[in-house]
Amino acid sequence: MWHKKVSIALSAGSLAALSALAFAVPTEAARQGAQRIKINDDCNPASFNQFLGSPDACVKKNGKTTIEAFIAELQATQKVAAWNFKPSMLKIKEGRPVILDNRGGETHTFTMVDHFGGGFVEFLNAPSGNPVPAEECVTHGAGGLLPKPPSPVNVFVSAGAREAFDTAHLMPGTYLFQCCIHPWMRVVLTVK
Ligand SMILES: [Cu+2]
Repeated sequence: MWHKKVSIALSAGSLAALSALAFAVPTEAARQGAQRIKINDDCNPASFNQFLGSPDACVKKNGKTTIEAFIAELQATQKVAAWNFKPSMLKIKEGRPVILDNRGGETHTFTMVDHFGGGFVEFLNAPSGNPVPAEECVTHGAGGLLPKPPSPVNVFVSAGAREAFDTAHLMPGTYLFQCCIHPWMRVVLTVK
């Protein structure tokens, strides 16, 4: 387990840099007809930050789930229930934004995928039943999996942040989204 620490710490660092590129939250006027998705986790900062080797990988003051409990639940159930998108299914009118509201203590991504798959934090993939990474989530570097850079369909939402996902470019239909860090975090979005 411990050799995984290094790649995760690097991921956490690059995420902090990438989040600076994320989109601005739209004005009040543009929010009319918006839908909101809450992004939740329950990371315990002392435990997660020690494990991940970064002082701000988890910034949730009252987070209760230790890294040991997180891994135990993941291995038992292929997911960690407190890490989720709410709602996980929603409908929105074409052109309205989806406001991504990160209430958790970690960075999460909201990434459009053709098929659900694993993310760029390799040690979370097999235990969650997603051995094959989603190609929209990862690039393959010398050291293993690396995050794909942010884009309008690969939105990085840092802890406490709100970002807008723009549906203006989407035709009516059904679209799949996942977190590229925690692959069991999924959303099915229907554009009307
Ligand atoms: Cu996540």
